[in-house]
Amino acid sequence: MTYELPALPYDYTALDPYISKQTLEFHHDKHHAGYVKKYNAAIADTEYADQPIEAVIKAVAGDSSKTGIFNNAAQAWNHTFYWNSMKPNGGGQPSGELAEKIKADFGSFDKFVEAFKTAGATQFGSGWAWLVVDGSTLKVVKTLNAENPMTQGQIPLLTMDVWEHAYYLDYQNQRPAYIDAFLGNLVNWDFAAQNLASI
Ligand code: MN3
Repeated sequence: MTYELPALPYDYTALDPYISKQTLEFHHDKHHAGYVKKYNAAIADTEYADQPIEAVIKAVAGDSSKTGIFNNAAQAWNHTFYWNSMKPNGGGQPSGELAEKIKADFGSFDKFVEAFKTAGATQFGSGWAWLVVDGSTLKVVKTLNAENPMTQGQIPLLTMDVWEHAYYLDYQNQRPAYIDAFLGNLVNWDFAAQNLASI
Protein backbone atom coordinates (compact mmCIF):
# COMPACT_ATOMS: atom_id res chain seq x y z
CA MET A 1 0.00 0.00 0.00
CA THR A 2 1.77 3.08 -1.28
CA TYR A 3 1.05 6.35 0.48
CA GLU A 4 0.12 8.79 -2.25
CA LEU A 5 1.17 12.42 -2.09
CA PRO A 6 -2.16 14.26 -2.01
CA ALA A 7 -2.56 17.27 -4.28
CA LEU A 8 -2.84 20.59 -2.49
CA PRO A 9 -6.52 21.18 -1.63
CA TYR A 10 -6.29 24.60 -3.38
CA ASP A 11 -4.33 26.28 -6.13
CA TYR A 12 -0.67 27.19 -5.57
CA THR A 13 -1.60 30.89 -5.75
CA ALA A 14 -4.65 30.56 -3.47
CA LEU A 15 -2.95 31.58 -0.22
CA ASP A 16 -1.11 34.56 -1.69
CA PRO A 17 -0.02 37.03 -0.33
CA TYR A 18 0.11 35.24 3.05
CA ILE A 19 1.90 32.18 1.67
CA SER A 20 3.35 32.56 -1.80
CA LYS A 21 3.17 30.24 -4.80
CA GLN A 22 6.93 29.78 -4.50
CA THR A 23 6.66 28.60 -0.90
CA LEU A 24 3.84 26.18 -1.71
CA GLU A 25 5.72 24.80 -4.70
CA PHE A 26 8.84 24.11 -2.67
CA HIS A 27 6.96 23.01 0.43
CA HIS A 28 4.52 20.63 -1.27
CA ASP A 29 6.41 19.51 -4.37
CA LYS A 30 9.86 19.17 -2.78
CA HIS A 31 9.59 18.83 1.01
CA HIS A 32 6.30 16.97 1.35
CA ALA A 33 6.94 14.89 -1.77
CA GLY A 34 10.35 13.99 -0.38
CA TYR A 35 8.93 12.69 2.90
CA VAL A 36 6.33 10.61 1.04
CA LYS A 37 8.93 9.13 -1.28
CA LYS A 38 11.26 8.23 1.59
CA TYR A 39 8.38 6.82 3.63
CA ASN A 40 7.30 4.51 0.82
CA ALA A 41 10.88 3.38 0.29
CA ALA A 42 11.34 2.74 4.03
CA ILE A 43 8.25 0.54 4.43
CA ALA A 44 8.59 -1.41 1.18
CA ASP A 45 8.78 -5.14 1.91
CA THR A 46 8.30 -4.63 5.67
CA GLU A 47 5.45 -5.49 8.03
CA TYR A 48 4.33 -1.86 7.72
CA ALA A 49 3.79 -1.94 3.97
CA ASP A 50 0.12 -2.93 4.27
CA GLN A 51 -0.80 -0.75 7.25
CA PRO A 52 -2.50 2.65 7.26
CA ILE A 53 0.03 5.40 7.85
CA GLU A 54 -1.55 6.37 11.20
CA ALA A 55 -1.01 2.81 12.46
CA VAL A 56 2.62 2.91 11.33
CA ILE A 57 3.20 6.25 13.08
CA LYS A 58 1.84 4.87 16.36
CA ALA A 59 3.62 1.52 15.99
CA VAL A 60 7.14 2.88 15.47
CA ALA A 61 6.96 5.97 17.71
CA GLY A 62 9.68 5.87 20.33
CA ASP A 63 11.50 2.94 18.70
CA SER A 64 15.04 4.20 18.23
CA SER A 65 15.72 1.59 15.55
CA LYS A 66 12.87 2.94 13.43
CA THR A 67 13.35 6.70 13.51
CA GLY A 68 13.70 6.84 9.71
CA ILE A 69 10.28 5.28 9.22
CA PHE A 70 8.77 7.42 11.99
CA ASN A 71 10.16 10.74 10.77
CA ASN A 72 9.06 10.26 7.18
CA ALA A 73 5.67 8.74 8.08
CA ALA A 74 4.85 11.52 10.52
CA GLN A 75 6.07 14.25 8.18
CA ALA A 76 4.02 12.79 5.32
CA TRP A 77 0.92 12.77 7.55
CA ASN A 78 1.61 16.13 9.24
CA HIS A 79 1.93 17.99 5.94
CA THR A 80 -1.31 16.56 4.54
CA PHE A 81 -3.01 17.68 7.76
CA TYR A 82 -1.37 21.11 7.53
CA TRP A 83 -2.58 21.78 3.97
CA ASN A 84 -6.11 21.06 5.15
CA SER A 85 -5.65 23.28 8.21
CA MET A 86 -5.55 26.28 5.85
CA LYS A 87 -7.83 27.64 3.15
CA PRO A 88 -8.11 30.75 0.98
CA ASN A 89 -9.98 33.47 2.90
CA GLY A 90 -9.49 31.56 6.13
CA GLY A 91 -9.08 33.05 9.57
CA GLY A 92 -11.85 34.47 11.66
CA GLN A 93 -13.35 32.41 14.44
CA PRO A 94 -14.95 28.97 14.63
CA SER A 95 -18.64 28.54 15.29
CA GLY A 96 -20.90 25.95 16.85
CA GLU A 97 -19.58 23.13 19.01
CA LEU A 98 -15.93 23.99 18.42
CA ALA A 99 -16.42 27.65 19.40
CA GLU A 100 -18.21 26.63 22.58
CA LYS A 101 -15.53 24.10 23.47
CA ILE A 102 -12.71 26.59 22.90
CA LYS A 103 -14.47 29.04 25.21
CA ALA A 104 -15.04 26.35 27.84
CA ASP A 105 -11.50 24.91 27.76
CA PHE A 106 -9.38 28.04 27.18
CA GLY A 107 -11.62 30.68 28.77
CA SER A 108 -12.08 32.63 25.52
CA PHE A 109 -11.12 32.57 21.85
CA ASP A 110 -8.46 35.22 22.58
CA LYS A 111 -6.90 32.96 25.21
CA PHE A 112 -6.72 30.17 22.64
CA VAL A 113 -5.05 32.57 20.17
CA GLU A 114 -2.52 33.56 22.81
CA ALA A 115 -1.72 29.92 23.63
CA PHE A 116 -1.40 28.94 19.95
CA LYS A 117 0.84 31.91 19.12
CA THR A 118 3.04 31.15 22.10
CA ALA A 119 3.33 27.47 21.17
CA GLY A 120 4.34 28.33 17.61
CA ALA A 121 6.75 31.08 18.54
CA THR A 122 8.47 29.16 21.35
CA GLN A 123 8.95 25.84 19.55
CA PHE A 124 12.75 25.95 19.44
CA GLY A 125 14.08 24.95 16.04
CA SER A 126 11.76 22.94 13.82
CA GLY A 127 8.35 21.58 14.71
CA TRP A 128 4.62 22.06 14.81
CA ALA A 129 1.91 23.79 16.86
CA TRP A 130 -1.36 21.88 17.31
CA LEU A 131 -4.89 22.16 18.60
CA VAL A 132 -5.74 18.73 19.97
CA VAL A 133 -8.32 16.89 22.00
CA ASP A 134 -6.74 15.28 25.06
CA GLY A 135 -9.28 13.07 26.78
CA SER A 136 -12.28 15.37 26.63
CA THR A 137 -10.33 18.64 26.77
CA LEU A 138 -9.00 20.89 24.03
CA LYS A 139 -5.32 21.71 24.39
CA VAL A 140 -2.64 23.57 22.46
CA VAL A 141 0.59 21.61 22.20
CA LYS A 142 3.84 21.95 20.28
CA THR A 143 5.99 19.14 18.95
CA LEU A 144 9.62 18.89 17.87
CA ASN A 145 10.65 18.00 14.31
CA ALA A 146 8.29 15.27 13.02
CA GLU A 147 6.58 14.45 16.32
CA ASN A 148 2.81 14.06 16.23
CA PRO A 149 0.45 14.30 19.24
CA MET A 150 -1.36 11.11 18.19
CA THR A 151 1.59 9.19 19.64
CA GLN A 152 0.58 10.65 23.04
CA GLY A 153 -3.04 9.58 22.65
CA GLN A 154 -4.18 13.06 21.64
CA ILE A 155 -6.40 13.71 18.61
CA PRO A 156 -5.22 16.52 16.30
CA LEU A 157 -7.83 19.05 15.14
CA LEU A 158 -5.51 21.60 13.50
CA THR A 159 -1.81 22.12 12.90
CA MET A 160 0.66 24.83 11.88
CA ASP A 161 4.07 24.01 10.45
CA VAL A 162 6.79 26.14 12.10
CA TRP A 163 9.75 24.64 10.28
CA GLU A 164 11.62 27.50 8.58
CA HIS A 165 10.81 26.05 5.15
CA ALA A 166 7.13 26.88 5.82
CA TYR A 167 7.71 30.63 6.01
CA TYR A 168 11.26 31.69 5.25
CA LEU A 169 10.74 32.74 1.61
CA ASP A 170 7.80 34.96 2.62
CA TYR A 171 8.75 36.14 6.11
CA GLN A 172 12.48 35.38 6.45
CA ASN A 173 13.16 35.03 10.20
CA GLN A 174 9.86 36.68 11.27
CA ARG A 175 8.07 33.56 12.48
CA PRO A 176 5.55 35.59 14.55
CA ALA A 177 4.40 37.43 11.39
CA TYR A 178 3.75 34.06 9.69
CA ILE A 179 1.83 32.87 12.77
CA ASP A 180 -0.30 36.04 12.70
CA ALA A 181 -1.10 35.42 9.02
CA PHE A 182 -1.94 31.77 9.71
CA LEU A 183 -4.43 32.66 12.44
CA GLY A 184 -5.74 35.84 10.88
CA ASN A 185 -6.06 34.90 7.22
CA LEU A 186 -5.47 31.20 6.59
CA VAL A 187 -6.71 28.91 9.35
CA ASN A 188 -9.51 26.58 8.23
CA TRP A 189 -11.93 26.32 11.16
CA ASP A 190 -14.29 24.15 9.11
CA PHE A 191 -11.60 21.46 8.96
CA ALA A 192 -11.00 21.62 12.73
CA ALA A 193 -14.76 21.47 13.39
CA GLN A 194 -15.10 18.42 11.13
CA ASN A 195 -12.27 16.69 12.98
CA LEU A 196 -13.95 17.42 16.32
CA ALA A 197 -17.33 16.19 15.05
CA SER A 198 -15.83 12.93 13.77
CA ILE A 199 -14.37 11.85 17.12
MN1 MN3 B 1 6.99 21.53 6.35
